[in-house]
Amino acid sequence: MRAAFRRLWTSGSVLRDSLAGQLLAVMIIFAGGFCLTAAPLQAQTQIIGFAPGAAASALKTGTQADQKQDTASYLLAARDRAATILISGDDYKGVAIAAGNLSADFKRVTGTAARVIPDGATATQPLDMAILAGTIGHNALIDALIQKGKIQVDEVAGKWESTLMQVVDNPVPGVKRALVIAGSDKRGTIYGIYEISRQIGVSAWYYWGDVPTRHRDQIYCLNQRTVLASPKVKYRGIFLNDEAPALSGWVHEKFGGFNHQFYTKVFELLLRLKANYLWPAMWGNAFNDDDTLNPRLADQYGIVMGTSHHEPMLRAQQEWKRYGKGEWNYQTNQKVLDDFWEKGIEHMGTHESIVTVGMRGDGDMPMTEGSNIALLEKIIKDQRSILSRVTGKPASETPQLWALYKEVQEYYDKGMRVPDDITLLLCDDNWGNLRKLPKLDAPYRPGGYGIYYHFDYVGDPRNYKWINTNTIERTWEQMHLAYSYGVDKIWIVNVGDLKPMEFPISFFLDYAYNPDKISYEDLPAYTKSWAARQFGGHYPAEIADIIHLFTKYNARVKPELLDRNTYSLEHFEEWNRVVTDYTSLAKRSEAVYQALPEAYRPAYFELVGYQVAASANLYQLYRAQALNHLYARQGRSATGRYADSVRFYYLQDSLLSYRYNKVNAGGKWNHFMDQTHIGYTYWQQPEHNSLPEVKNISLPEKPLLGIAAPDTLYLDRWTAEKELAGKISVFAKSATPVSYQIKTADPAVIIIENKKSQLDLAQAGVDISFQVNWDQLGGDHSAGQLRTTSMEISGSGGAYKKIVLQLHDGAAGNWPHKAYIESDHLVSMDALGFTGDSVKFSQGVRWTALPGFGKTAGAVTPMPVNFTPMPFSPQNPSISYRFYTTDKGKASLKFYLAPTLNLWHTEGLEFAYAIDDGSPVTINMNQGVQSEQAWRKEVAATIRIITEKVDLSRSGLHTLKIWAISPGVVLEKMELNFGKERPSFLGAPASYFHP
Ligand code: REL
Repeated sequence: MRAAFRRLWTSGSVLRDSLAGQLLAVMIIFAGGFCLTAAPLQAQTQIIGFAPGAAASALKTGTQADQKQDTASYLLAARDRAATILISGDDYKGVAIAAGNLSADFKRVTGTAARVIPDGATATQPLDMAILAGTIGHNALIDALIQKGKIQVDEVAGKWESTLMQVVDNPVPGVKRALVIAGSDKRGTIYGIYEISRQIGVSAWYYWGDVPTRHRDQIYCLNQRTVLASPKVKYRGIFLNDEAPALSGWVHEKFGGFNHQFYTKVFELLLRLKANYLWPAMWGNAFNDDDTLNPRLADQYGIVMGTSHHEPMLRAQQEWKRYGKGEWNYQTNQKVLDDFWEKGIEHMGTHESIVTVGMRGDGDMPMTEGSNIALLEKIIKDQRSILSRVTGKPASETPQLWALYKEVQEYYDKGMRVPDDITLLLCDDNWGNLRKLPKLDAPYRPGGYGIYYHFDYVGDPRNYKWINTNTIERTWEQMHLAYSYGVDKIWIVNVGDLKPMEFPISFFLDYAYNPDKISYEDLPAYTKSWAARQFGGHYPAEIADIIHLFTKYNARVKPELLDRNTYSLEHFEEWNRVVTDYTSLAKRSEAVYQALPEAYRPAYFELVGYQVAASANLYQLYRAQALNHLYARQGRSATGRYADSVRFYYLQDSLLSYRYNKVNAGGKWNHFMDQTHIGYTYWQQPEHNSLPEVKNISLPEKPLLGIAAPDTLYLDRWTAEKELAGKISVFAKSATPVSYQIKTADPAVIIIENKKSQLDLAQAGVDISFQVNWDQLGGDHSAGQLRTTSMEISGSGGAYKKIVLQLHDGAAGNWPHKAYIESDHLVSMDALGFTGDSVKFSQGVRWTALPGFGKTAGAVTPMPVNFTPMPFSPQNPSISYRFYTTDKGKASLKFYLAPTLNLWHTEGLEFAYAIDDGSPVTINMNQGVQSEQAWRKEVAATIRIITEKVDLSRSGLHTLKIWAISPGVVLEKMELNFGKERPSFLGAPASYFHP
């Protein structure tokens, strides 16, 4: 964004200003690794405190003001001792497991583990300081404290996953003081325990991301009372899926299979992230059957288990493969299927679970032709009878979900309904775009709604399962919509192999824990605080920016879809620009890696560095291939060199994977980068990476010059430099050096390179650039005139080309301020570039800036999002853009929008626009039934482009006004084009904005 915009955006809103202040305070706190003092990084002391809401995201918490109440603090642990952890033998096993992990966390921090007394009531020796952790009703010491009025648990008792944390004097005879953790239920207590781990600086990713723990000599605890309120979304989890070759390869090598040794590591991670729900790996794996300890330990740890959308009744698809008899078809094989499902429920026992109901075809396929709503309704009815028969309780007392995945949503849309206690699991389109949301006035259903989302996918139009390609900006925007429309029962996300999705997993689960705590404006601070937590407070701003940018770049097009044709060599210098952006990002990332203390480097490489380096390398590879092909067509002598570059980057890719697998962290994550990603020919992954096709040509001996240039070159005075880059090139087409000469018709056009030169063969070519001495240029000097002159290039082998130069001295025109200026028949406007005073509120809704969103600078969307569509009226919330044209007449106007689907299944999401005083035109961004083909194209390019034909009756200053009609419309940019189409992937870069 240009500096002028940046200023506009940082000073434009009061809200933003006050938020900036808050975030600053938060960052001081986070910089010290959650110290609640502004302690410098070197401080050897950690003070933990339980400021209200100091939960998973911890954003907007722990401000200095929060700590005024009582800042007395008590020593909790030191180098040689740690507070004793008192739990109860009557409590849940998961509490003991978490207490054991907390004990180990103390050792990680101070070097001394905390003693855990499994039955706190039996503690004999006097203790100065203890941690007393227990679940209300399951721990006699906690219950006694409540009875004696020493703790007040009204806000917590009976709630879902809620916790009171409070320092209490003389809680138990012989114990001088204790930090009491009183959980409302099993996970309430467990989350309270892991909240201490988090605050003393142990990352949830200490194992899975090799995040080091900073040593502290002492840990103090503030004398405060805090309540961790119930999470806003009840079930929050992940789906380990598409797990071969990466996760499977690793699991088999390190654990011998998907057994409890592996799964307990996943359970612990989830609980530390304050999640509670898991769909287990199912490619060749069956959670319950592979290791009978898997489900038992899940329950003990405190994880609610489920199975994916096509594995009903808690039975894995693999179990059917292993034990099923006959067809997976309820019409022909009902008895066998009923028995099979009954076993699933028998095995469930009392383990906390969400039972997937319904049926799909075997292996993630639609049911057979002729399967109908009546049959599916019968299936669900029969499944519920099994449920109630086996559990001895009404079916409604076991949590269930029905996933409206792929074709199943059509059954729902055609009117199929299930009992109200079943959660309707709404889904995205597998590409991060929600397909359906309840309407604001949807009748209450006790089972409510959930979302199944994707960070990884196997399927059309292409698998994406190698590295992280998800931006938290789009995840926020879609899940924010979901939450705003009452979807709060289940949020589950497909995370593929788990690594390297550390960052989006953290975000998804933190956001699910409390969506009210993280606003869009908080996202940069969220990323920063996440980076601070993983990398010991080193360079959080720089790392956050790197994460933001690499996910943005990777979300533009999945690496699996990237190829030599993705970006344009011809227009806007696009290939060069994206490669330069990526390689400079890779340089920044490498500088961070080098600057980090040794101990943090493995974590950085896994969580950030590898993904940036490998992606930048892939961009270089495909650009080299694009040039290799272009040069082969042009007969350039440099063709072969670019073939070599492709080979080099291809090798480099495998070396980076090798480093991730075998070298980084001592080879701990071997196989995680086994995923193929180069050489796709259709949606399914190739067996092996393969070298992209390269061209080689034979060159004549006799010197022959090549000239690549347009017949006519338009140049605007103000953007000349940008527009000229790479437009005129001379190069050798022979195996021998060549020479060239340039003649300009007007002496005011001054060639910067030598006018006459030899090209040696090591050069790919020379890009010719020139300066224009505008005041001495011949022709009509009156305002805004186009002056025409020419240039001739000739050289070895009789090469010759004349180029007509159309030079536009825009400066002579009187440009208006705060407007985009047309150049070369085009005005491109970032959606963020509305002028500060042109946003209109109406009905409490306004167009709101989403900086950083989407493929380019950012986006705008009407917010708050929970409004009923407003039929068009000039009073609707509006936003305007000023632009200046030298052309007039017919033009195309393109709107670039995030590919949001018709979420409420109405006519489509709408907005309206008008230019100047023209009549407003309503646009339906989901017009008509979207073909599969159009959808594929849009998700592959992460953009929907709507093209309008417009006719401007005059040149000069114009206003483009846009009105909101429906929520969910996210506009990224607009492009007005009087000239011919210039195909590119990102569209024209933003035009010059005259401040
Ligand atoms: O993303 C999805 O939901 C599907 O691709 C998977 O659920 C599906 O189970 C696939 O892995 C099947 O084999």
